[in-house]
Amino acid sequence: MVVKVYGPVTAACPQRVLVCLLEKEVEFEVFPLNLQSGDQKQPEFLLRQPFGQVPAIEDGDFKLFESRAISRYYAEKYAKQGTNLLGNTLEEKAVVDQWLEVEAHNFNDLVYNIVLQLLVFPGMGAKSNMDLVRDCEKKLEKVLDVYEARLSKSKYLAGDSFTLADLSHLPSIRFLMNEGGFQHLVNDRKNVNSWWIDISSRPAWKKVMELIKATQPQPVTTHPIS
Ligand SMILES: N[C@@H](CCC(=O)N[C@@H](CS)C(=O)NCC(=O)O)C(=O)O
Repeated sequence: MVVKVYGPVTAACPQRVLVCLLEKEVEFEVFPLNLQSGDQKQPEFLLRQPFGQVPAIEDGDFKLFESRAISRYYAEKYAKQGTNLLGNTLEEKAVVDQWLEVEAHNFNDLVYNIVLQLLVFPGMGAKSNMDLVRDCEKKLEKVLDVYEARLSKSKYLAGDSFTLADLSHLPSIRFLMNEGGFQHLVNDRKNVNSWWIDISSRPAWKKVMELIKATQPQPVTTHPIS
């Protein structure tokens, strides 16, 4: 069954789902909504995602929204296929969950506010609140100091193997590195920097980068990496 992913590949939250599907070697098809025109707020899409945001997926009769819930679903559904993103024991899985919570609440909330101020509001003709951007940046420094200490003890956030916890950071760190001008947050921390180089070099993430470059207005069909 080919998974239908609704949302443009250029948006961070769909990227989280796409990189997970690629790691799990699951075939998918992207339906790129136009967020600028408000496709995500149309009644038809609100049936898929009642908050009017992307991504949402359709897998046969099954529909789901929220990028982290979708990623976890595929990590579980295809536990024995592709990369093991969850760990093996109950404790390993709990540590993955712990760092996923950190990503969603301590890390991503700050990046999301920066994205709103620097990309979304100016795109709508509104002024950026640079005080808020600087405040988020300062808070991110502290969060990444915790990551630096953690990554001095283990190669990846949840232990010695790459998991959903690492994967979930890829879209936001890409923004900090490429579009946001916040490279110093990563580059100034030896362990965080090595971790970023490692996780962003994975074939699945490189494939997402290719999809972003090849963005087209029509649906794009893709196949899992071999
Ligand atoms: N927690 C949601 C957040 C979804 C979200 O913020 N999506 C953004 C793109 S990354 C979006 O749809 N923005 C357009 C809008 O909010 O209208 C998830 O992870 O799926």
